[in-house]
Amino acid sequence: MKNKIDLSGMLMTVAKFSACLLPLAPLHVVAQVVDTSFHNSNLRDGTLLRDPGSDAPLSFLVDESFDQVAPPVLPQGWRSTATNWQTVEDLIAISAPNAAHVFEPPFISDNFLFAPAFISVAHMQLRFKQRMDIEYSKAAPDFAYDGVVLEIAGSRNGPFFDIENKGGTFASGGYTHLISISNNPLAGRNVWSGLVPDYKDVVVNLPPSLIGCLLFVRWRMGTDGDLVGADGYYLDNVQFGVPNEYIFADTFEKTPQACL
Ligand SMILES: [Ca+2]
Ligand SMILES: [Ca+2]
Repeated sequence: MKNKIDLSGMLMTVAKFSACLLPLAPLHVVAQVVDTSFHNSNLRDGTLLRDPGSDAPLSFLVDESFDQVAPPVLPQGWRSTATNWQTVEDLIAISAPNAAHVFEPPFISDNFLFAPAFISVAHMQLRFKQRMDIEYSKAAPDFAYDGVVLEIAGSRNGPFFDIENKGGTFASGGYTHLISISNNPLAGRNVWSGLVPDYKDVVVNLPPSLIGCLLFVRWRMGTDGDLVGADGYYLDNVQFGVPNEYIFADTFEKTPQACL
């Protein structure tokens, strides 16, 4: 499907579609999409990128930058179970000026950030940038007291499972620590933790067994009760996409089926 955008079969109305191809320049595509299937209207645009003068593959990127809202409000379609997850200004955000952030409390807590629903297609990846200052063990650096995981579910209210437990794999930027203490909601789980002052890439291969499924993912921070917290976790430039092929974010493709 390279070099082609296939709009067939989508549960939507395309209000506007335009494309302009200039020699030695990226192909810029604007598609204004009114999604009629999931009761929300979304306007999306993106840039179809190709290195000028090469046969490099195309990638259609649609991303959430958290920059179109005023902090602390989360973007449309995103939600949290607590006010601890919110949009904040971040001076080193990958896309300025905002990122999503969760503070690391010094007490036992469980904090969720839910992305909009999406339908998984073949070869789909979830990509994002993250940085953090989260309590880990300086004596045993593979272990952490607090941390963050990525979870997936087949319905809005769960149950949610660790992305790796349902066949997801990390192409890069996988978990770094193990929660080795018991008084954390993520006890015994692999997590992201530690001091990562600059944004790093995470690329997740979504489970191949869940193609065509309506899916939900959430970021989850679990903290223990040792009275030690820190600045916490920052998230930016969340992208759902298919390398080298076309993609629209979240709910625009195919008829979803319930999974998980
Ligand atoms: Ca941003
Ligand atoms: Ca702690």
